[in-house]
Amino acid sequence: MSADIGLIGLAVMGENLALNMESKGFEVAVFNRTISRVDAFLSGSAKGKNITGAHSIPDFLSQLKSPKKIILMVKAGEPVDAFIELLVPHLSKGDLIIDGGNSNFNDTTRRHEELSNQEILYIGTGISGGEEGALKGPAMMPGGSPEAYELVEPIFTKIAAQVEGTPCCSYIGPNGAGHYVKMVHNGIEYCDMQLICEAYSLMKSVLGLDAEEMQKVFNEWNQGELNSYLIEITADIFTQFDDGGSPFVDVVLDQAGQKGTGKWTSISALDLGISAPTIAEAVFARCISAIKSERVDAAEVIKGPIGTFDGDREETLKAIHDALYAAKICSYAQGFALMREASTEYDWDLDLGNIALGWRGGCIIRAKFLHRIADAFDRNPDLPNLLLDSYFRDVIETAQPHWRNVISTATQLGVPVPAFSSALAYFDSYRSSRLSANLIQAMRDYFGAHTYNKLDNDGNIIVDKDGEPKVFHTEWMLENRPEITVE
Ligand code: 2AM
Repeated sequence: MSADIGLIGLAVMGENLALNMESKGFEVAVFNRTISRVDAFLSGSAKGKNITGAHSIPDFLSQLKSPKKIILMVKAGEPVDAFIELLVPHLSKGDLIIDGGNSNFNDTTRRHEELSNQEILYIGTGISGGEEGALKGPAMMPGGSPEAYELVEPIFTKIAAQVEGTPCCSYIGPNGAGHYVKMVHNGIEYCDMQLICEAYSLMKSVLGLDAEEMQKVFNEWNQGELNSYLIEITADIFTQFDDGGSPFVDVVLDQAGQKGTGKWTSISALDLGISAPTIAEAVFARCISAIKSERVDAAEVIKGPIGTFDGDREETLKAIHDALYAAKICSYAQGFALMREASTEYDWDLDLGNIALGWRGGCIIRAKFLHRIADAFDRNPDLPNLLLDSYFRDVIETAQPHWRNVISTATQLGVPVPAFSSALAYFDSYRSSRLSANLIQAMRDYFGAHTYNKLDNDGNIIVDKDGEPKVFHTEWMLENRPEITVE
């Protein structure tokens, strides 16, 4: 009965998190579905450490101090429900279950509700940083009741990454909020990776840079505003050579995998009616990469432009840098607009600036520029979109000609840049006071009598006596096509 916390799930993330907690002075008890993994861990990397193990759930729970705190590090989905079911009969009011996996936020909200009915506390926490982060300090995004968070705050804030003395962990919001924010983090991560890949693709196939040259470019970019973990590891990847002497990236199959968090982010954006095209595009880019053999066949029969690049290399490299930064800002703008909407929809009261600060360390999208987002929300906590903030407006204004040139060069040469261009289309749509949706409304009214609102000669919306937009329908099939007002 002396362990501060129990951990279930001894894959690498779970083992490393247990070692991390132990290294910060907490006594940890561990359990795993496959019992042999418990023994292997205790006689392996946990040997000599303040970590105990158990071969059964009752034995495992008997090792924990009250109120019991159990963190699940098991595969998302059914295994989480299965362990909750096994644990609950042995728990008492006020004990706490924490789900540290990549669970869908809807599941977390459901589990939170089910367990609160049984007076068991529940936290769903996003943990980002991969294996190394879990061991040395991840970014943590806990959601649940504040009362439940209080129980684990001393542990979480110690094991999380620290940036300038501040832990990359703070209370996110009720029920599924923590897993939601982690999900959006991953959606943005998909974008960051896709944008880097598009920059790489342009450097390689348009400018003809070799691995060594690209390593230098990414290294240089990492010294500036693009400074981030993903840019840093990209530079490092270009230093790696295959046994046969080829650059490592050249021998890796161009078929991306995914585990679903980018897809969930896009689904949520569609559900909430928030435009997040660059995040969705990054997911689709992985989908089209996955149909490798179909692409190989298509390449035989579908021809594109045959042209060569004759522009200035140095100038184009600078342009690619600017395009990457501008598109990156757009993808964060989409992610934050999405979290803003989710906060309202689910009543989470998310502190968006604080979320940006919490991502500065430990997690995969950690980057210097995240403080710029926090600064933007400091300047205006109700900022509807990052593109409206003065800092980001200035950056994009400067980057804009380069961004457009890069996309235009890529398009002329037939090099796909889906995320660069989707971000630009988002930017151009967002800054358009009038889009072409008037014609959509006209067509919808024509074929489906879906009605429309109208503008007067001054461009103002025509309203009824209550100030609500007046609703019109044109009788398209009748002679003279009379327009009627719909009450
Ligand atoms: P295992 O070692 O017994 O496979 C990551 O896969 C972690 O989730 C591992 O600890 C794994 O346990 C656990 N896990 C995967 N599927 C599971 C399931 N259906 N039930 C319980 N635990 C599971």
